[in-house]
Amino acid sequence: MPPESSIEKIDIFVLDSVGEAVSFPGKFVMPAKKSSALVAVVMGSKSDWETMRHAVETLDSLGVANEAHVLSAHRTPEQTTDFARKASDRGLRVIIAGAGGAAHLAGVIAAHTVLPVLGVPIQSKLQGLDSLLSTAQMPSGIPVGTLAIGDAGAKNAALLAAAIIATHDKKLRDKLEAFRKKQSKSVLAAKLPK
Ligand code: RP5
Repeated sequence: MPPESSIEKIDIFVLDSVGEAVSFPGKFVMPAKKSSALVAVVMGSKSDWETMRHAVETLDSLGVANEAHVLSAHRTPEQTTDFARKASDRGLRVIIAGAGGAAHLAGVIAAHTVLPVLGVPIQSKLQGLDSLLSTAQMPSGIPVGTLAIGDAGAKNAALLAAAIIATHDKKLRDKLEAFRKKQSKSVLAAKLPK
């Protein structure tokens, strides 16, 4: 256990291994420094999990240590800011943020950290177009790298996060190359009805 002085208490929701949101309001202790995770996957609501689990599963399949949280730019604004401000010192290297509707989660996180932030627009009542524009249309100065709407975006956010980390990690680069080769092979092996 780290000494009491090196841990800080914040309100946070964490997803357990099956995607159930576990609430620790006021009790969850996040070490102010050091996390074994290199990538954080953050989402605005538990309802985003079915999309964002594709990011977590892709990171897991590549062996990239990750953590997942539900944090909302509007429902938990203080905790979201706190998370973003501490992210770099905790050892995180990339943040993936998925949100839907008026989706400002990625932008708010990016405002409080210089870590790369990758935004995933969640499918919404407007087919995700609102989420896409809210995430992508950042004014100049605070970048959010925005991926495609929905599952493809979540998976690609994880692949891009891995590619960013792989610029300084040869083993991970090899894994990404192996993933591409396997993918090409399965496309070429596709059997059509005719
Ligand atoms: C956003 O509002 C979330 O990212 C989610 O996509 C959307 C709807 O949230 P719920 O009402 O399902 O919690 O903040």
